Amino acid sequence: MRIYQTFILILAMALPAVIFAGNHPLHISQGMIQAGPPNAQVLAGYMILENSSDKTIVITGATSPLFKQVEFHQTFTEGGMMRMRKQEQLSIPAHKKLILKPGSYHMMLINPTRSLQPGDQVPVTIKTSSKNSLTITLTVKLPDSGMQEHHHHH
Ligand SMILES: [Cu+2]
Repeated sequence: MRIYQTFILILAMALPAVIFAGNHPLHISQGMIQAGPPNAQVLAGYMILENSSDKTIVITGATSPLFKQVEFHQTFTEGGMMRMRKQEQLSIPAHKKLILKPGSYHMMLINPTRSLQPGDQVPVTIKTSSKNSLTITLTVKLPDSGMQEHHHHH
């Protein structure tokens, strides 16, 4: 009987830990992948990354089973030309947000394994330096159905 009671106690103590594990310090909202022309080899992903913890979160990369490669880029203007630069990592300070949006930081999804249509769901795993990865699902959307804020100059 004593052993049984101990077991119940351990179970009760373990439960909050399980709930906490699902509560990732990185919160991702308004995520989407912008639909491209048929057979586009590169698509852009946008989202809001929010760090709810007291420590800087460093994102070290991302993967998706539907793309050969996923990178983070920053768009910048050089000599009147829009260019993008690959970011090896993205840092989000404690309690701050990083907005991935057109004309700024964005996710670049390269070489899809199949053609993607608006409405398709794409799992993306975001890796952090704490080895605490987070998998999200991004929906492919037409450019005008995405974030409220638009910065299209094409
Ligand atoms: Cu890019």
